[in-house]
Amino acid sequence: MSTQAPSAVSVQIPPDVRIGIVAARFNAAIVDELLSGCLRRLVALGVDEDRTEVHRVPGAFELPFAAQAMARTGRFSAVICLGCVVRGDTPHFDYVAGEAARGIQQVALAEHLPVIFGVLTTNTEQQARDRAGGPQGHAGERAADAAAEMIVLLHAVLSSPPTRP
Ligand code: INI
Repeated sequence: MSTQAPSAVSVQIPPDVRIGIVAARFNAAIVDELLSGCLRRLVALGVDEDRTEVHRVPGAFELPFAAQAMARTGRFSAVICLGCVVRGDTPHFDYVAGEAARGIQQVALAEHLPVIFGVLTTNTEQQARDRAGGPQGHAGERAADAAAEMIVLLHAVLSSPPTRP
């Protein structure tokens, strides 16, 4: 997979947004770093911690259910999902990583809300560490950037007047 992540675009987040975050407890050291970077970046973007709400789930497989529950409260402008799935010797990886990705996208489309896939899926723990504040960047920070960009995009799309007759 390419490591050419886009640089963050400069966005002005509306002052009233609240952002939900759901983080897996599996691979805790890595996911905790994703969470720290995500919260740090949100603060830098103008979303203070009192406008974020963090919930934990056992593993990445449970992220979509929690994201949907948070989305359905109507309290959040986006939900960020954070997790880390490391390939082992069994097909378990494919089920957990695949269902997490599929479920997160399903929630986003069904709930019409930005739901961000901040889930590392790697062959080794080292690859995950490299992407959680290591030489390959910080997936938690990137998840915050993606949420900000999608919130602003949704506001822009919804506030544009219709042009179709
Ligand atoms: N969950 C993860 O978040 N990462 C993993 O690497 C992982 N592995 O390797 O098994 C994992 N499994 C647990 C899974 O997400 C569920 O919590 C569990 O199956 C209970 O539904």
